[in-house]
Amino acid sequence: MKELLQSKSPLVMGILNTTPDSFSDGGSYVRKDIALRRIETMIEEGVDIIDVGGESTRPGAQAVSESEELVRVIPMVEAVVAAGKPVSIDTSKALVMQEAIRAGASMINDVRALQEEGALDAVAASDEVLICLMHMQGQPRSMQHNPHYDDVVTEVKSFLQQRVEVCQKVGINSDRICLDPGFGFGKTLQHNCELMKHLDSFKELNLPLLVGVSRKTMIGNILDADVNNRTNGSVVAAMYALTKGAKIVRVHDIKPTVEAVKLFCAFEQAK
Ligand code: 7PJ
Repeated sequence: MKELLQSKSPLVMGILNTTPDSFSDGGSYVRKDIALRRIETMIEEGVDIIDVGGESTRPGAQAVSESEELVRVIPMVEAVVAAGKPVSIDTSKALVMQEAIRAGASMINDVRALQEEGALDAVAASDEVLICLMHMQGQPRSMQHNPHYDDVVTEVKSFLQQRVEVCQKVGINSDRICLDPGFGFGKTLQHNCELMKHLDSFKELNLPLLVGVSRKTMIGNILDADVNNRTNGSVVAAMYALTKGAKIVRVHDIKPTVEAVKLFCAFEQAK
């Protein structure tokens, strides 16, 4: 699965939320049959990897128990694996990571960058699974109360670099790691815009970048659009991220994003 991160063209990561309180799906993918259909549709629309999440990390969200999260996500991981697509698991919990790896997950996507107890060991125990390390200031419940940075770009980069070093110390090779500035996670609109503008400077970390801005508040704020009217903005923001060097875009709207990526590739491949 390491080839996935070495892919020359950008990858579209499709979001499959299994949380009843998830803001942009309004809980509609909680029912298993609906979630399974959603997986099929995403694959038909050309998704490269499906990100299964069972814990809502939207601002103000409540924590989810380990057993509840397992019940939500493991059947979905199994379904994506059975359909032959790479699957990532959006979790911070070591046990969920272990069970997802056992079920065939290709990537662990951890918004807490493997800082929870046991998480680092869970990933280190596999010599295959990929890991996305994301930056977040604070915790989901309170992270948007008063985010503060002296220099957001430098601080986010230095946090990610430290987490890469921690991973390497426990034997997680850097060819398994991708990095994510964590748009909207303890960041004001200005912080998010500054990170986006200077995304190209993350090149110095020498690892693939994953960007998740799909339907987020930052897009709603710029466009004055509610969550059901953020598709165009999300696609444009994803494209901007690609021109700044992002390798993976994490999105809800697969078809328009896949189309945009095709155009991006056609232009980039011209001589
Ligand atoms: C992100 C994520 C993100 C990564 C969520 C939402 C909130 N994982 N999980 N990056 N966001 N790697 O989708 O709006 O930006 S949950």
